[in-house]
Amino acid sequence: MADEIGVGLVGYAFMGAAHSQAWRTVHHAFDVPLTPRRVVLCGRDAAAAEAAAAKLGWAAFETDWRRVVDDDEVGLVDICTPGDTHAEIALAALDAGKHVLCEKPLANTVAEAEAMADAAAAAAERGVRSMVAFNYRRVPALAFARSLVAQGRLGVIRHVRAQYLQDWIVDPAFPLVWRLQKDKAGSGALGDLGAHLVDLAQFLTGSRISGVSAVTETFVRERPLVTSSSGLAASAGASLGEVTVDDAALFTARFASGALGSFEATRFAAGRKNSMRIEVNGSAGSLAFDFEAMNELHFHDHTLDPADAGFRRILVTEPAHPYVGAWWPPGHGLGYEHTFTHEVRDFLVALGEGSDPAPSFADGLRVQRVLDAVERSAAADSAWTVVPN
Ligand code: SOE
Repeated sequence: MADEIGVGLVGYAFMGAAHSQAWRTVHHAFDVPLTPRRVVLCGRDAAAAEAAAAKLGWAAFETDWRRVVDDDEVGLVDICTPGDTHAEIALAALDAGKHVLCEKPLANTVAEAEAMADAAAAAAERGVRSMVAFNYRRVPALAFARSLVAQGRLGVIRHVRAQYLQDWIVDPAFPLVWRLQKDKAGSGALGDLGAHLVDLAQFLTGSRISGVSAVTETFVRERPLVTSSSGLAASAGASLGEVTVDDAALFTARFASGALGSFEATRFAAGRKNSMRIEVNGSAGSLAFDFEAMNELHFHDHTLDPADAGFRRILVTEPAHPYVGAWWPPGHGLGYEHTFTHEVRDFLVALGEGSDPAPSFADGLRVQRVLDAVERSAAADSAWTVVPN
């Protein structure tokens, strides 16, 4: 039987529930070197944390994350809190010799992300590993897309066209949840959605974004204050508070490789629920993906006879595709929650091998630098802004 690793989860709302599901199922689907034990779940409200621990299958609950970090039974700390607490918890956990999985974006500022990346590099010398939870890298279709690019099937990459479209705050009466507050979330659609696009674009192309020109907008500047919330849903009272983040962020980009990119992240695309789309065009072919049809990848091979070339819909549901063989018979398809299971599977495999999992905190810092450059460019009337390497 595989050895066990004790996990401590900090935060239990939407992402905490998604991660709980992953820790609960990973060893049933995959052959992993360590079996996760759900030791303790942490949240500030004792009654709510106790209820969440019972519902999500954690052995105990805690109200102070420091006690999770200090718990001898915990070997890995999973951070699913808003961005304002990522750095403090991650630094303490790494210092205590605990492996860390941290939700995206890595931090709320570049300075915090730099401190986290430095601490992660130092901890890795002692065999302590860390990873950022950019779960969309683990969509089988996108992992497969990366392998096509890495095999050279797209040739030289010229364009990345990326959009992340949601509509859950179109109604101006939607409450002022933490994702709309800069001190908690760091930024709005940019950090929440754009961070995924930036990570994926850099992951798929294998090249970093070197400069940007951006616009951002906050369409609804005041919203009712929250009275209670659960996941993305919330109820509101009568008094209003200020929205301090962007509702939408659009930018053009250059990659170090010479490719050009266009990016759009918004929560105001009425009718688009979780439409994370990315298209990559290269000298030898193109690929296109939309999360709303997450089991499909569209691929055009430009080396074929033009008479019968053209985009082909590949159903990424075959055992030969990344992660898929662990699940159901061919053609049965996977969902959002599997991306988190794949993420913790890869982390556990890296722990077993004694290797550094990806995306690393250094990758998270690279994304943070792009987000920061986007905000600086938008504040300077879209001035071209170089992203430090
Ligand atoms: C909310 O916009 C959200 O849950 C993001 O925070 C996630 O990262 C994304 O996967 C889905 O949408």
